[in-house]
Amino acid sequence: MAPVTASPKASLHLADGLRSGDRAALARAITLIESRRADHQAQARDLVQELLPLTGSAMRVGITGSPGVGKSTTIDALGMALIAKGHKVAVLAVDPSSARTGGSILGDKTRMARLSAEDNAFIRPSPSSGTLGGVAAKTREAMLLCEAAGFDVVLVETVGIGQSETAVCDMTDFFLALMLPGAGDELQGIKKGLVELADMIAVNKADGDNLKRAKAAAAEYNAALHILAPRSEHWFPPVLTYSALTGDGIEALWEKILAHRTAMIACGDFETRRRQQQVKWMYTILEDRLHARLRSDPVIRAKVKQTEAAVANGRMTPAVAADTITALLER
Ligand SMILES: Nc1nc2c(ncn2[C@@H]2O[C@H](COP(=O)(O)OP(=O)(O)OP(=O)(O)O)[C@@H](O)[C@H]2O)c(=O)[nH]1
Ligand SMILES: [Mg+2]
Repeated sequence: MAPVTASPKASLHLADGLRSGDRAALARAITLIESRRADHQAQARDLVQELLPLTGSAMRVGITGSPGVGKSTTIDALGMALIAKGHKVAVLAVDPSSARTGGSILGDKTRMARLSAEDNAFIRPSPSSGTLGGVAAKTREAMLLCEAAGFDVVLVETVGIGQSETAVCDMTDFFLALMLPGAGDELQGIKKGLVELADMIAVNKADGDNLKRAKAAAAEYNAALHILAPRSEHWFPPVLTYSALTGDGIEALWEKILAHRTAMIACGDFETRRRQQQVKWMYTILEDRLHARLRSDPVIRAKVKQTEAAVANGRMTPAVAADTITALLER
């Protein structure tokens, strides 16, 4: 990858390259966003601000599912179908653990072999370091840059560890949960929170011997959804079966995503969800900044350590400690 340039003039070029849909410029701009250098961060902020008017019109779709459920295969199949329709597809990921695992989506490129060879596709691994909030914030900004570069569908993948599902749900218009055609034990493991976030549940691998089990699992998920309160009164999450391998049912997935968008725009929930996401994002950034200050200022850091020790050995209540630390930030 080309090095990130630090001069303001270079970042102007970057903006021009991005506007013209140049994928190399897009990749460099995302690297700028991910850089920890203060000057890069300042440039990245300006760049995103400058390109903001070109953002917001893409379809933002989050995709989650356990390891091996077929996320990459699905994205490959769906992405190819979308490109055939004339879309430009960007694939991003939120995987805060990727610092440890080395970035799963990169290895995944082999599972997205067709898509990664397409000019109208852009695949980028998860930012690999930082808190979930930090990783998610960078992915969000990367998403804006993809939109400015003309990608009109952005697929954001997460393997769904910890809170990453909420983070991806908070940056997308549609949240798709992929499931395996397991029997009862799979369903036992169904995370209530996840089902509450999902705009659709899709049981993958509905092919060959799995077909019957997939249908049975879908029926059970459907029943489970009916006992939970739907997220929007204007949308009841459908449960579908499909096969990423054969492509059977991929088209139906997309049709539901479109139907959801139409329904959400019509009732106003689309705008509401986007507005709430913006505000929540602001608070996420704010929290991250506050945490960063606690860590970066040596005086504060030392004092926080002392306070933490006092709480740990019971000399100070957590509430008094929190007051003490807040007071440090107000200096
Ligand atoms: N039979 C069948 N196998 C599938 C299907 N989709 C994916 N697989 C297989 O399931 C395995 C995992 O697929 P991936 O697409 O890598 O799954 P993933 O969710 O991206 O996995 P991680 O990136 O490890 O979280 C691969 O061997 C795929 O070939 C399908 O529709 N039917
Ligand atoms: Mg994968």
